[in-house]
Amino acid sequence: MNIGVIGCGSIGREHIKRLGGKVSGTKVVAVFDILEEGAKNAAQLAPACCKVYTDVEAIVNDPAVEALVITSPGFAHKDAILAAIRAEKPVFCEKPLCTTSADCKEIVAAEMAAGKHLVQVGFMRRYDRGYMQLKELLDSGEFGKPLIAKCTHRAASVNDSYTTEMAVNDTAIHEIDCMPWLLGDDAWDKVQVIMGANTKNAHEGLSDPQVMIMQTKKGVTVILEVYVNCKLGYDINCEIVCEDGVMNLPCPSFPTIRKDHKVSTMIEQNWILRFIDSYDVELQDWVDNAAKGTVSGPTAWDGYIAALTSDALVKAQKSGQIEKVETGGIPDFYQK
Ligand code: NAD
Ligand code: ISE
Repeated sequence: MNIGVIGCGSIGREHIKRLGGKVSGTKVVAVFDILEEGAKNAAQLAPACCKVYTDVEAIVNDPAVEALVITSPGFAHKDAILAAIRAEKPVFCEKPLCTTSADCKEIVAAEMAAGKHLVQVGFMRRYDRGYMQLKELLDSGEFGKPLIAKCTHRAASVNDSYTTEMAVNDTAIHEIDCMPWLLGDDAWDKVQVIMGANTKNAHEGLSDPQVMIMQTKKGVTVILEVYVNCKLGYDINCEIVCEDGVMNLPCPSFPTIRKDHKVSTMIEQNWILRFIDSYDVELQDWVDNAAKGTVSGPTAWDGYIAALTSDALVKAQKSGQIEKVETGGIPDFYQK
């Protein structure tokens, strides 16, 4: 499958390397970035035949491009996805599908009008081995029903363009998507955000850390700490308290060192390394299904439901109140 990549920043370059590398059956044949220099540099990571575009419609409509990978920032996803749907080409779009539910709704409407499943969203935690192991344990029923989950989503630092809202729609969006999936719950019911003491390491105007308290429709309470200037590394944790047991997401395995009267181990540096295998598995699954005209991973509908929740959380950031998440029924088109 010949791929066009839109957006050649951090994850764009990572995905270009894995498409045609660890991910088989694909080749990156074209790239586009609003910064031409960035696109040219990224093309060096692809086979020699890779073309560099300066326009989104041109890359999407290049007959040599059979499918698109969108790795531009969230605010730029909508136009690129709509162009891909118009061209009836499969598209893998990094999370979030779009930063607002209104924009996501347009994507869902366009995909349903096209009458074909074309869009997969990059919620890679559903492909992560540790999360899959937790899901298997929960689904076994051996531990009774889940009651409470305590999650941390910590990153060493963020750049100055990262905003308070991005803690929701760029960072917490992973837990927003994967926790209902993990817990076997339909969706979120209500959410709240608590912002208190700020770290000295956050840039001006950014509230960091933030605590998000969310309840699923079945009543499971999820307490999520988002702390993106924690300095200590990229630290993803998830503990699930069930009626008959408590389980924890496995941490990446590093050697345990005993030295100088201390026992120590490592914490992963960043998302690139922490979820390196999950990205490979998710893209392989997308490619294999796209070749058959199907989508088995997170759909545009999943992206829309996540955005409805992130809208409510952004509202809660401002109101300081508990906000309701209103989701309608799933259209037949998206029933799995
Ligand atoms: P980045 O800022 O490093 O790169 C974004 C690139 O897109 C830049 O090169 C920029 O010039 C380009 N760009 C900006 N507007 C564009 C437009 N309209 N059309 C085409 N290109 C445009 O960002 P990033 O960290 O690579 O993130 C990109 C996307 O991937 C975001 O949606 C982000 O949330 C997502 N992401 C996902 C994960 C994950 O774990 N799944 C990790 C990192 C980033
Ligand atoms: C980034 O875009 C990602 O998706 C990472 O997985 C997340 O941890 C980080 O907070 C986001 O900015």
